[in-house]
Amino acid sequence: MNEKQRSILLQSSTHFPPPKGTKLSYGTAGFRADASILQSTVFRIGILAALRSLKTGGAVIGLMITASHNKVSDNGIKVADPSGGMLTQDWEPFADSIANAPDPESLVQLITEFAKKENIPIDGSKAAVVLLGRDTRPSGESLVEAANKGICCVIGAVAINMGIVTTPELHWMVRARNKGMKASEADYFHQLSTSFRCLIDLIPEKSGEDNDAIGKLVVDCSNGVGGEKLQDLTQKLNGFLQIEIRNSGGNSGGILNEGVGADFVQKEKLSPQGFGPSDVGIRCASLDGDADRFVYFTIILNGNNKINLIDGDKILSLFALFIKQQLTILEDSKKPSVGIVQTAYANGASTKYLKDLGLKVIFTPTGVKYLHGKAEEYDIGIYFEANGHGTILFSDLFLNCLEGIKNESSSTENGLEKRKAAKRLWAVGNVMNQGVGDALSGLLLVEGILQHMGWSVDKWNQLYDDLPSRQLKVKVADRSAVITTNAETCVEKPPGLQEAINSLIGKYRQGRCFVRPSGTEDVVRVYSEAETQEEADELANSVANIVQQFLG
Ligand code: G16
Repeated sequence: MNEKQRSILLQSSTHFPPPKGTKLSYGTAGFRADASILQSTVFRIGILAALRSLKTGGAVIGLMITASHNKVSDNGIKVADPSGGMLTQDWEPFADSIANAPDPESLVQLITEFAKKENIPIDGSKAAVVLLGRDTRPSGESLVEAANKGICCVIGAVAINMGIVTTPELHWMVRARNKGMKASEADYFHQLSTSFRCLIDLIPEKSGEDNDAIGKLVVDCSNGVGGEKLQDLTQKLNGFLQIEIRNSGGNSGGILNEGVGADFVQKEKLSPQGFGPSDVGIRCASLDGDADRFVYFTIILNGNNKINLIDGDKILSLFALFIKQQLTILEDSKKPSVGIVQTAYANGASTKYLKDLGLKVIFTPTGVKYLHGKAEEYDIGIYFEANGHGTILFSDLFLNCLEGIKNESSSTENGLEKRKAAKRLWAVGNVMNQGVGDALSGLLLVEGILQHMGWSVDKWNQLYDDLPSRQLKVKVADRSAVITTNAETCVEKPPGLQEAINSLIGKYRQGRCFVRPSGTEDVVRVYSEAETQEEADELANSVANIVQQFLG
């Protein structure tokens, strides 16, 4: 690093001292904390993003200011790599160390050593580009400014502020720019709406008796960024889908993620604010705060806010079924490899359903960064967390194969059907975000498939019956004291905790339970399944008590 660069870094970082007495760590999806202590972290990750761009030959990197499902006073940072996926895990330790460097001198030393080790040309000779985006949190604007200052500390680096966007939109823009495609918000909406339209145009004429899929969809937007964006997208759909938006944030009065949003709906299994008895019989969905996850639900008649939850596992199952059907039509000589990726939170009934379909199911720890990496190993990788975070990835090889079939000229009935199936799959690859889970694109695919099948939301929900389950959060003194193994299904530390959990599980029919430290909130999460809801609740509560006893 030359003297000029060193002095710019030293000088700028004096304006962003790290918070005293707080150790920040790169969690499940980047850094997350109370917004008031994040200025320094965001500034430093701005530097990291510029370095990542330099390291990847000037490719565009994304930096999103969001704390997604967390409360409105929190904020955070997610980093998008050139592919549109999450920051490579190899760089997480560097992110951790610079976030916690105590003073400008040690920060610059860490950067110098890392740049040397990674061979990063941090001498002003090369250009770097970082796209900045943020969700609707009030703290976002000043944090974007801090990120901008960090990026601009690296000579040759420029920041382009995309303003308020959804997280997946920013990831999409990063990927598109790096592929030399048009990458504005209008281009994003165009890709989603035209691929949806393509799916609708390819619906077979006679497709079932149940036409409820045509009715309106009501979407809870968590009072977050998804409200405005879904509104814009709906306009591009030219009436092909009727969407009513609620909890859209802005001037509508509600608070981000408070009693609303996909995380609330999925964890509490209750309807979000603004939904009630008059919505019985209607297909409803809920997005999270930065619109990278979604779940569906229906309101139970006289159910006291209780809902029928149609979670990420059932979304995954619907997608897997549709793709399998299209592959059957293709009867391809070169069969693509298909991998389904889930986490320990996946309801046992969903895994059984997918395996019964003849599909290969693989488990990873929680976090899209793990699921995405695994899904990339297949020609068709479908991954979803139960909380509604996921997407479908197609390999270039498979896309080429589809391209070939789409262009075949056979006019036999079989040939025509094959071409249609290839076009449907092509549309799936275009509507689904190839970088990260995307609630808006996921909604469109669900709606397209329901219309294709002629299914109502209830028929979809009947694909299988969920095993009763419960999720709880436990506040402990130090969540990092819990160390897990085996895709988070087994506690390694503290010693004795897993044995205690096992003896509780043994008391319940079809009992299953695990605990893991959250990587986005300061809690330990408990998940349980059992034969009845009462038993699942009891198991989760007794394990939560044990966790308290072990961790205080
Ligand atoms: C993030 C991750 C998800 C993860 C969720 C909860 O979602 O992207 O993969 O499931 O956090 O993680 P944890 O259980 O570790 O708190 P989001 O939507 O909050 O960014």
